[in-house]
Amino acid sequence: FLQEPKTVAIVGCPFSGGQPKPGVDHGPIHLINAGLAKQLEALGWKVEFGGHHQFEEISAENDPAIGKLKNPRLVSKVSKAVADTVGGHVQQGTLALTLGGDHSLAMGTISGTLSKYPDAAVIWVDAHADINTSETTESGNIHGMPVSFLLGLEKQEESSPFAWVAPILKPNKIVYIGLRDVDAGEKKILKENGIKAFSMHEVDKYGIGKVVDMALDHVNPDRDLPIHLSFDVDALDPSVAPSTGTPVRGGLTFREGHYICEAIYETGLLVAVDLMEPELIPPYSSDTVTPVRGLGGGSAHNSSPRPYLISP
Ligand code: B3U
Ligand code: MN
Ligand code: MN
Repeated sequence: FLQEPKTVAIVGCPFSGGQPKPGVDHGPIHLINAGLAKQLEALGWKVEFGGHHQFEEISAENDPAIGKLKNPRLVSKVSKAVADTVGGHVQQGTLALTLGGDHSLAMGTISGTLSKYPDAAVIWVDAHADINTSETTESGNIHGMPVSFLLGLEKQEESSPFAWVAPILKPNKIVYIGLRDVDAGEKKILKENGIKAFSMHEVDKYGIGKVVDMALDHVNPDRDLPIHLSFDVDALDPSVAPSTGTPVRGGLTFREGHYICEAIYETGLLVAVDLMEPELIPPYSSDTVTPVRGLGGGSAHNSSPRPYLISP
């Protein structure tokens, strides 16, 4: 599905409006400043990166909760912009690599992939299922809900900010790896919709090689459908990836995380990757970081490195 020469377009999304903590809106800036583009070039990729996305802010007063959902208009608008960008790259046969930002963005990235390939397979690597609905969510944080929008688990009124999301993902076209912190309401949804999940228990039981094979057999039995990999860094054990908003112990090892990506790439079917929820690496100084609700600030992000403390 990718064109030669193999080209990756980095979609930097410094956005945190799908959850309350600042930090995740600096993740992509750090990844780029740490040399991600050069590393990809060293692996033989042509890299397109024109700066991080600049999102229009919607102020908190203009974005009151709808039911339990927090920042609904902002999250919707940002995801829609990301859907169009990712859709454009996938359309051209360029690997779309989205750097989050919080996981609400996957509503956009996966919508982008599905706009070109409605039957694409989604592999969702995460400690969490992110499949709450506006009924089941306890937090109201939309980063815990994108999968339910993509599946269309709730009917969206025309007036809903999320009416643009085409609810075309089929329950048998998504598979989870790494789950270990799933809400009771989410467990019910997974069960009722027959959604396949390989939790850490299965990773322990079968080993990561077998789990990835089984996951692919489930969503892509003939190995002929394009694959969208949505990777939440909190799937990794906190000893590997401490810098994320909601770390959960008992996660994937460094190698298991890499193996998943390698094995999926080896299929030759990968069209889009999300790397979501990376944060500042603590400790960081609050003097050098301005917490913002939505986007991580102005155009300074695009070029010059900023004075964050990157590591102890
Ligand atoms: N399931 C909880 C917690 C959560 C989901 N995703 C993250 N945390 N990162 C919720 O808020 O929906
Ligand atoms: Mn997630
Ligand atoms: Mn998560």
